Amino acid sequence: MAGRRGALIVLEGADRAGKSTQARRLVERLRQRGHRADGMRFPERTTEIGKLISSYLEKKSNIEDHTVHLLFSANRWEQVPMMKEMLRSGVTLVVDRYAFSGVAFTSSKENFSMKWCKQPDEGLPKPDLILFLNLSPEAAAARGGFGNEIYETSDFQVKVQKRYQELMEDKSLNWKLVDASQTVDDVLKEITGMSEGIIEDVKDQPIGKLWT
Ligand code: Z5A
Ligand code: MG
Repeated sequence: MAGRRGALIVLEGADRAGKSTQARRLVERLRQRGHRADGMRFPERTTEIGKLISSYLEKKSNIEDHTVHLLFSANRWEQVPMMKEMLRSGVTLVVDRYAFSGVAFTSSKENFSMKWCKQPDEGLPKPDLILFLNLSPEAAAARGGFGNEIYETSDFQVKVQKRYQELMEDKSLNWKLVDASQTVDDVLKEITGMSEGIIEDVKDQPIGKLWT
């Protein structure tokens, strides 16, 4: 009989909502509680494709908009063999941003449809749970100013939030809205509970395919 698989858990949400903080803490907490868990992030800036993306985000190079969208997607696809192997071996993956960031950001640029933006990511491993860390722009601003990366302006971030709202209307995906204005510990407690529930629910299920 095949062993249990791990769950694919994605963190998405507003700028400075705490995705990276919670992704790290959730992996630690799940391990403490006896689960096998590992973290991943997108963009994964260490690969050759990731280095191109990083240079674009840091405004050190200019990459045409369609092209950079496809690079972000390729940066996910290049990790898929490893992701599937880990999930099948029973490791739960906690992923800091995924295809939803890809679609929300590119489709906020002029002349990009959601349909076009989703297509390159169709068929990626489907998340079992997407934790959307929800934070108002005012609360985000209280956590410090924007950095210097290309998308870090408030006008653009407002558009991105609208796109996330549209993506969350897709009921074929397991979105959970989390109040990210709580303390770090309270957010962690909430998402740990949700994550342990999903780990149990999907352990005998096949890995799904996103947007197919
Ligand atoms: N992008 C794209 O265009 N296409 C794609 O396909 C993908 C991404 C995957 C990557 O940025 C950029 O690429 C991003 C989207 C785009 N552009 N933007 N904007 P990134 O992921 O590297 O961004 P980041 O620098 O990590 O920022 P972030 O993700 O927006 O922040 P965060 O991870 O959500 O927050 P954090 O770093 O955990 O916390 C932010 C601060 O708040 C920090 O000082 C914490 O200590 C504090 N914090 C966290 N939680 C709390 C609570 N609960 N209370 C108080 N303070 C808190
Ligand atoms: Mg982050």
